[in-house]
Amino acid sequence: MNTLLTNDLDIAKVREEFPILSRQVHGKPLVFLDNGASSQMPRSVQERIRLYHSNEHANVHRGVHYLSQTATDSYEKARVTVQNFIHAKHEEEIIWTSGTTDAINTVAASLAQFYFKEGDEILLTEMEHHANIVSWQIHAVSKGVKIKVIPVLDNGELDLDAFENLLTDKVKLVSLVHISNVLGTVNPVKFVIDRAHEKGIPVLVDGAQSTPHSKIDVQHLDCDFFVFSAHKMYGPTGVGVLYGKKEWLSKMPPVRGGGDMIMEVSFEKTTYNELPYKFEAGTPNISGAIGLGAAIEFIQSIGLEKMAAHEHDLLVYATSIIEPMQGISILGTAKEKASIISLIMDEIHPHDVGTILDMEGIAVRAGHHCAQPLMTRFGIPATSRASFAVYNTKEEIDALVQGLLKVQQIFA
Ligand code: C6P
Repeated sequence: MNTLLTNDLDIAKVREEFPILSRQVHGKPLVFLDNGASSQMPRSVQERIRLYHSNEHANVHRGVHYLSQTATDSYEKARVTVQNFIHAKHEEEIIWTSGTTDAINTVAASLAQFYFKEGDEILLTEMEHHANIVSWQIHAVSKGVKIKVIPVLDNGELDLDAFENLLTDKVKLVSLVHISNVLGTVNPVKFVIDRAHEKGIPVLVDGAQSTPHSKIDVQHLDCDFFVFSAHKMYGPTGVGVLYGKKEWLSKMPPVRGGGDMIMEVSFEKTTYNELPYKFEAGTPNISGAIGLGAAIEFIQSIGLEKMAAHEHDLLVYATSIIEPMQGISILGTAKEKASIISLIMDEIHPHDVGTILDMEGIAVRAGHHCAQPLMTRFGIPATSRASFAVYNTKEEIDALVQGLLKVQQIFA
C-alpha cells in the first residue's frame, strides 16, 4: 500500500466533480457507499453525454450525412478507448453490450450453438453473481452440459485444490468472477487461466467489479473473454463490454439478428458482418458507449493506481474499526481484497440495517447481492454491504460506524 499515492490525491477536489455528493438525503448529507451496485457519474461524463445529445446525435454506421458520421466517429473512438483501457490487441475484439449480464448471455448463447456437447462441463465458482450462473443454465444446461462449482473457503478465498481436482478433461469452459461483489475477494484469475489453458480450456472473466479498481491487461491475463459494465466505473447504465479473443469471436455465431450485423440478406440466405458488428444487432446505446469512453478518460485523469491505493486505504481503515465491534462480523477476509465490506449484525436483518442507515443519509446495499448460492454457502439470507469508490472519505466511514452503533442501540 503506497500511502504517498493516496496523499497525492485531493479527494475534496475529486468530490467536486460529482454534484450528487453534495445533496442531502432525509435531511442528512449523502454518504454514498453503494458503489458496487452503481457508482456515481462525474461532471465530465455527464457533460460528454449531454454534448452528444445536443450536438452530435444521429444513428451510427448508417448515414452519409455529417451528423451520422460525427456520431459514428465518437462511438468508434470510445471503442478504441476501451481497447486501450483493457489492453486488447484488436479494436474489433471490443463488442458493445448492454452490460456484464448481456455480455455473458451473448457468450453462453453463442457457445451453446456450436461448441458445447452433451456431457461437457462448465466450471464456475461458488461466489458467482447470478449473471454468471443463470446464463449458462439457460443456454447450455438444456444442451446436456453440466455445471460444476469450485467451492469457497471460510475466509472467502477460492479453494484452489478443489479447482485443480475439478479441472478434468470434461471441462470445456471456466467462467469466474475477478472480484466478488459480496466478499471483495480478488481471485487469482491469472493462475486459473494458466491452469485451464494447459488443458486447452477457455476462460471467461467477469470483470464487473474489477474494472473500476484494478488495471486490466487482457493480453497479459490471456483470458478468452472479459466482460464488464460502465455503470460501476463512473459511466452510464445500459452499456457494457464483451471482450473476446479474435480467434474465438470469429468462429462464434451471432445470437441476435437485425440491422448492422449483416453483410447481405435475402429470404434464402444471410451473410454476417465482420467483427465486431456481427454481435451488435440493431441501433446500439450510442450515448452510453461515448459515456463509457468519457468515464475511462475520467479514471485515467486521476490514475487507476492512485484510485486503488485510496480505496485500499479506506478498506483498511473501515476494517480496523468494524472488525473489533461487538455483534458485527465481516463476511470475506481474503488476503487479496477489494474495497467491499459485507457485514452481518447479530440478530438484526440486513434490510433493517440498510433502512436505518438510509435514514442517516447512508446508502449501503442490503440483500443477497444476486449471489444466492454464496449466501447458502455461508448459511445466511443476506448481508449489508458497503462498497467504496474514489470519492469516499474516512469521515464517511466514521459516519457508517456511527450508523451501525445506532442500529445496535435501536435493536438493543
Ligand atoms: N452487481 C451489485 O450490487 P450488470 O447488472 O449486468 O451491470 O452486472 C451484473 C454483475 C455481474 N457480475 C458481478 C460480479 C456483479 O457485481 C454484477 C452486478 C451489482 O453487486 C448488482 S446485483
